[in-house]
Amino acid sequence: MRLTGKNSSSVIAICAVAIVAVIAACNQSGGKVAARTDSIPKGDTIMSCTSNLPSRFAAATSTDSIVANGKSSYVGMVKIPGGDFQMGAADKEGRPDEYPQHAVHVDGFYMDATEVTNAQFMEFVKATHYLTTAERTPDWVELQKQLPPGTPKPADSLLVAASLVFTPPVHAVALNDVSQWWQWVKGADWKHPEGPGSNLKGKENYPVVQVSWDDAMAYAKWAGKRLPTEAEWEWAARAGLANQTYTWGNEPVEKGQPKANIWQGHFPDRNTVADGFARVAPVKSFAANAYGLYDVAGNVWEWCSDWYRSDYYAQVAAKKLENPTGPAASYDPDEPTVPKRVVRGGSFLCHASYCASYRVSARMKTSPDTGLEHTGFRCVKQ
Ligand SMILES: [Ca+2]
Repeated sequence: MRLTGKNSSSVIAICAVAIVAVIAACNQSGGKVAARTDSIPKGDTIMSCTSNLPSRFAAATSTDSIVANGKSSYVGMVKIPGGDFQMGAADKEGRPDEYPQHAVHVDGFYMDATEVTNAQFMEFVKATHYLTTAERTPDWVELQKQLPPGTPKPADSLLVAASLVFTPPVHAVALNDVSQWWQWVKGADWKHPEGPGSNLKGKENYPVVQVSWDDAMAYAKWAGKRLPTEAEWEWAARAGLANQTYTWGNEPVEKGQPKANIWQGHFPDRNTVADGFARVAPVKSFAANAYGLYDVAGNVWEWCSDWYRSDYYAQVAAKKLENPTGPAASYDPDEPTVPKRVVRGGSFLCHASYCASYRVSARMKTSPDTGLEHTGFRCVKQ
């Protein structure tokens, strides 16, 4: 069934207020771009692989019509024990939203060993005829109802079924302008992750990308699973290693054998592909963490169920949290009008000079109706 904003109970297509052309997205301090080569000094807030993206307009989506397939199983999942840990950055490498560390208890659960693959997502789509956010043409009449009065109608060229594709420049660019490497591409969707000329041939075992949070929720509902909370995600990614910087410990990401699919060279114009992959890699291309989870660092960002708040850790630091599910509402000071969900793990675009979000405590945020070439998900189940 095709759903529109009229019958959607899901998050509204608030992206439409995120009309962004050129923005100081990567530096909250405004204007000054600090290039990094090795570490991220606390307070230096080069950030966003995902916020303040080029203008994007998405149709609303709902999971109301999705019914669980009744075949939910633990195949492909690994058991994550319950336990207590210090959530957040243990060192000085984190961005401000990763502090302070705070005590969290998480009950045990099962987690997909890999990011959900194209083959798995295809099975879901075949069973449900679900149309992802990127495949829906936004309806301006419906979209307008969700926007502040007087919001001008965007150009017809933007009100199309589309998604965001990584389009690297051929020369160095300022890192505070994500529109230099993200383009809103008509016809880009999960089956055409790099745009209409691309396809999934031979990519059955790659993580599905160009899926919104709404799409991930729909898949999870059908599969009889759910998205992990942010706390579950970090606990599982740490795999029993307390206060370490990475899922594998403290050894720098570039030392020894490639540990994850990240960006090597000069971001975003020159990728040496030292890890073997210029864009998304097949799942299980790199060693698993101690719990048997693959690609919890790099490859593609993974949606979590929580709303994002930049000050959430500061708000809860004095409490002992039991199975936290995140704040009641979103707040991103970079784009205060745009609700966002948490994404974790970093992607093939993460580089030490830019976001370094292959660090296990790194947090990022994305509007729930946004699909990106570097964002996918994995599910959990009790
Ligand atoms: Ca790579």
